[in-house]
Parts: sequence; C-alpha cells; structure tokens
Amino acid sequence: MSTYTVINPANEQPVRQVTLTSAEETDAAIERAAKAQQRWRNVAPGDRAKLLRAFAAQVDAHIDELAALETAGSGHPTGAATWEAGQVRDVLQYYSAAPERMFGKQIPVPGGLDVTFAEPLGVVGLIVPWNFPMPILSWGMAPALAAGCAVVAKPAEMTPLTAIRIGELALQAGLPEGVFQVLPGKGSVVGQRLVEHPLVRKIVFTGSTEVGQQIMTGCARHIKRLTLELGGKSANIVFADADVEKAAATAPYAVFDNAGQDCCARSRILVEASVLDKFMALLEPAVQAVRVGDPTAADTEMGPLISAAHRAHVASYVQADAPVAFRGSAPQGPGYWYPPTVLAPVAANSPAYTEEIFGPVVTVTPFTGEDEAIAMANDSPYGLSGSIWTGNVGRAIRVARGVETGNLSVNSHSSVRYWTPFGGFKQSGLGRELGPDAMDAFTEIKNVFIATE
Ligand code: TAP
Repeated sequence: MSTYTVINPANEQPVRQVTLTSAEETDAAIERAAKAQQRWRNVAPGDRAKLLRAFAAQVDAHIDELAALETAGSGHPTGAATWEAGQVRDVLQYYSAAPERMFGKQIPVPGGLDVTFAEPLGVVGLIVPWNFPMPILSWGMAPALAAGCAVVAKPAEMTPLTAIRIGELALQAGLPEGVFQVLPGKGSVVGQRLVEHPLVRKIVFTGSTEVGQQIMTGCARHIKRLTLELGGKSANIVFADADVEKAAATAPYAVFDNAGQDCCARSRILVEASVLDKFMALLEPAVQAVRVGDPTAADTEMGPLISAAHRAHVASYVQADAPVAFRGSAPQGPGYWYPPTVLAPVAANSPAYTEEIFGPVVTVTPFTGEDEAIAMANDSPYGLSGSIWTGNVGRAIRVARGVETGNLSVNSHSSVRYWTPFGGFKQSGLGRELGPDAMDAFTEIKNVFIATE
C-alpha cells in the first residue's frame, strides 16, 4: 500500500497523507459498483430523489469544512472554495428533481404502439482534474446518480481531499454502499483501469486535450460512451461601442479566477483598435487591484498555482524578453505564487497567444471590425468559452453566432451555470454537461414495440 502527501500550495506544508488506489483495488471497486448499480437502478424514482436531496443536505451541513479542505489542499481562496462547495450542494439539489422526470415517449405505429425508456448506462467512471475538484466532480456525479448509474470517481492525484470527504458524506446521507465511490490515485493506474474495464460503460473525463485523446482511444476499444471536457484558449472580445470601463474592470476576473487555472479563462483579450489605449489604461489598475495572497483570508481573490512544476510551466510563457505590459502582485516566500501578468503586444504565432497557459497570464491584441474579431477568436484549435462586449445587440448576436465556442457571455464575464448546458467545440471536447438535458448522457434510449393486434 503506497501513500503520498497532499501539499498546501500556498505554503508548501504537508496537509494529509493519502493512500493510492491500486489497479486491483480499482477493479474490485468497479465490480462492487456494478452490483450496487443493479439495485440502485431499481430504487423507486422518488426514493432516489430523496436520497440525492439528503446527500445535498449533508454537503450543505459541511460547506465550511469542505471549503477549508479545498483551501488547504488546492490553495483556493476561502470565498471561492465556499462557493465551490455550495455548487456541489446545488447541483445535487438540481438533479434530485430528475429521477421523477425521466420520461419516455409513446409513438403510434401500425399494429401496436412503441414506448421508449431511458435506461441507466451502468457504471460511470468519472475522471476529475485538479483545478476545480468539487464542482467538476458534482457535474458528472449528480446527473449520473440521478439517472440510476453507479459512479466510480477518480479525483486528481494532487487534489483528492474534498472528493474523499464528499464520498463519506454520500454514505452518511444514506446512499447505498458501492453506488458512489471515490478512488484517489494515479491517472495511469486508476484512470486507466476505469477506461479499460469492460464493466465501466461510460467515462466522463475533464482534463487536458492530450490526455483526453488517449482516453478517447482507450474508450474506442469498448465503444465506451464518453464525455470529454478539455482545454481552452478563449477570447474576450471588446468592441469600441461597449461599456469599456466595465469590460476592463471585469477582464481580470475573466482570466485570473482560480489563478488562471480555469478551462474557461478568457486568456486572449481582443480589443477594437480605436479603444485599445483607453482599455489598457483602465486594465492596468484593475489588474493591480486583484488581491493575491493568503487563501484563508476572507478578502483574497487569487491564490497560488497548484504546484512548483505548474508554476515553472506557466513561467515558461513569460521569458525575460516577454512583452510584459504590466503585472499585479504576488507574495514572496513559500508557496507557488505567480503574479497576474498582461502581455502586449504579442505575435499571432507566439505560444503565449496560441497555447493554453492555465495560469494568470493574458495577452491583449487589437482588431479592426467584426469579421476580424471573429476570425481571430476562431483562430485556435480550442472552442470552450468567451465573452463579447458591445452596446449593439445585433452585433452581439452576430458575433456570438460566428464564434466557434460552446459557452459565451455578452457584456458579462460569467462562465458556468449548472442549469444551462456546458461543453466545448473543436478540441475543447465532446458532449455537454449540466442543464436540463444532462441526464441524456447517462441513459440509453430503449424502444419497445407492443403489438395490439
Ligand atoms: P490532466 O493531466 O489531463 O488530468 C486530468 C485527470 O486525468 C487527472 O485526474 C489525471 O490523473 C487523469 N489522467 C491522467 N492520465 C490519465 C490516463 N492515461 N488515463 C486516465 N486518466 C488519466 O489535466 P489537468 O492538468 O489535471 O487539468 C488541466 C486541464 O483540464 C486543462 O487543459 C483544462 O483546460 C482542462 N479542464 C477542462 C475543463 C472543462 S469543463 N472543459 C474543466 C477543467 C479543466 P492524475 O491526477 O494522476 O494526473
């Protein structure tokens, strides 16, 4: 049995020892899940709904504990971590309404009638990244459980603590043993077994596009269902007719939230050339005002990066000769700190402009006219998120329709709402999470003909 230590990224101190799950233990958990699922799918819809509401209530009663655990284990500022724990509760609550609304169709056909049933897929393997351990766990877990699937979740190796605790809360809420299991461990061991094991009927993966490609290949061997939520390099497009003050004031939060470790980070700001100088003059104080520091402090807005290795990766995009326009602050001393950084001007082929940095680094580039803004936004293999700032409603709609991305906001920097669909275009992923149709991802439609003659 091997263990490792979760490190607090804000001070580099050990937080807790965690046991790595082996391949054999993963197989045993999958087999337990498959047995439990046979019973879970037959729990009356109203009772499944009640258990999900009880689970939500358990999470609600432990919001502060979960938030503190996330702050210690992932470095998320306490305000953000509290919101994230609340998101788990809310997502469970939202999907607790689903079991009693899993309607089929009645289709008239000659000689009888046809009815359809939404049948649960079976065991779902949920592979979670380190950047938002709680919300991303809940986006797969809640609709899968509601659909009557059993879930085996693998949190990221660096950030397993809140998922482990949420697994305990599920049992305390009364979910039957084996219906929801959390297996801390390595992607190359636990994650891979989930992909390879034939009893796992679906993988929900959130993470890098590179690992997503490997998982897609592995799932192809079993024709295994798959949802992929992958990387992003989203554009924040600011037109001259926008409320430029508001666009500049919110731009830091659209990219530096979670220290830029956010798949939806608007890490390319595109500004109409005629207001570029005004925008930059407004952006500088906004970036410098971002409160970076001790994540346990109530007013901290940005914490550290997740690890020393990730900080080195982020820093590699800002070499000594990088065009740093201005920066915010970051604490000195222990912790994986990196200041909010604005690069301008950047070449269109610069890695900082084309690659997902996943840190608090943003580029600012001017454009001329709507067509160029759309072309620049689309000049990326990714298509996850983005924002459009304009006072012209027609333009807002034209540009929103033109940008090849799954989730856009107009005159707002908001990203994810659990009651609307979420997912990517192009290499940002496959399938949709959240919203009222998320249950479709965890069920198969079965069609039954009943003869009447
Ligand atoms: P990855 O390195 O891809 O890891 C994601 C998860 O996959 C981790 O749990 C990892 O385990 C596991 N994994 C690694 N190799 C695996 C394998 N061969 N088989 C099965 N599982 C494996 O991503 P990350 O660095 O944690 O997260 C950052 C990336 O996620 C960014 O690209 C970001 O954009 C993306 N992301 C996307 C979204 C959405 S919703 N589109 C949301 C958040 C993040 P270990 O912990 O052992 O590495």
